[in-house]
Amino acid sequence: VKRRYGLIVALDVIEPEQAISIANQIKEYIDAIKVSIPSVVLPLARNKINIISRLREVTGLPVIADWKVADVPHMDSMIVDVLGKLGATAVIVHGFMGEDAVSSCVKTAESYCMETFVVVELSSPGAVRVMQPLGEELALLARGCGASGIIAPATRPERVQQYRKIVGEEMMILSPGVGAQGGIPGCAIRAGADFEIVGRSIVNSDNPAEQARRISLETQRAINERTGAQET
Ligand code: OMP
Repeated sequence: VKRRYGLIVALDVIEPEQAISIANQIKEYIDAIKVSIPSVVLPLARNKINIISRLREVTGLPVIADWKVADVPHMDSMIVDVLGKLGATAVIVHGFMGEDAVSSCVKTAESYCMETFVVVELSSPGAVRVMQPLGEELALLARGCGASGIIAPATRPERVQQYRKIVGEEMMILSPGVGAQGGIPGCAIRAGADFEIVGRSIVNSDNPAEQARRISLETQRAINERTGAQET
């Protein structure tokens, strides 16, 4: 996943025609599209439409399959293998299953030239008590397993800042929770993320293209500020 705008859309819509229409309206403002289980499974079951490959074809953008894989290693590998066969560019997996499970995801993903992103701390409030205390260890684990990056909460930019220190500059940080969950566009990137992930505030807006354009301007501004600050 290459960065130009710093923006990834979470295309969480179930109707494939709607997904494709929105993707076409916003593709010039985003770097990648993220899809999750509902928006992939239903079109496949109902209309035999593989929305992952379809979105890649119509937009030319990378498509990240957000399955939040969290099983024992051989099952994780089987799930990632299916996502590879469906044509995903990258997969999102959990980190809390441990090294064996995350490594099996990374290995299978690599056999399809897919990238693996590991969730270290969810953006929702409930993550503070249970996940947050483990997050730094999970970030180290993700690094040790050779993942391309981690998922860290835009709703808590100070946590993104901390995770950046742990994973260094080599790994990517993707940060969801902007917009509908309260994160402010640009804040996670200023704190050290590479990309912000935005779903409902673009997808459910009356004018997805305009909304994507506006948010993309904010993420680009944050990227410029950060690269400027690093140079000085
Ligand atoms: P909105 O809240 O509508 O912007 O959607 C956020 C998207 O990011 C959804 O697709 C979530 O599944 C995803 N997400 C989170 O919201 N929080 C996380 O901690 C991790 C993810 C993710 O892995 O993408």
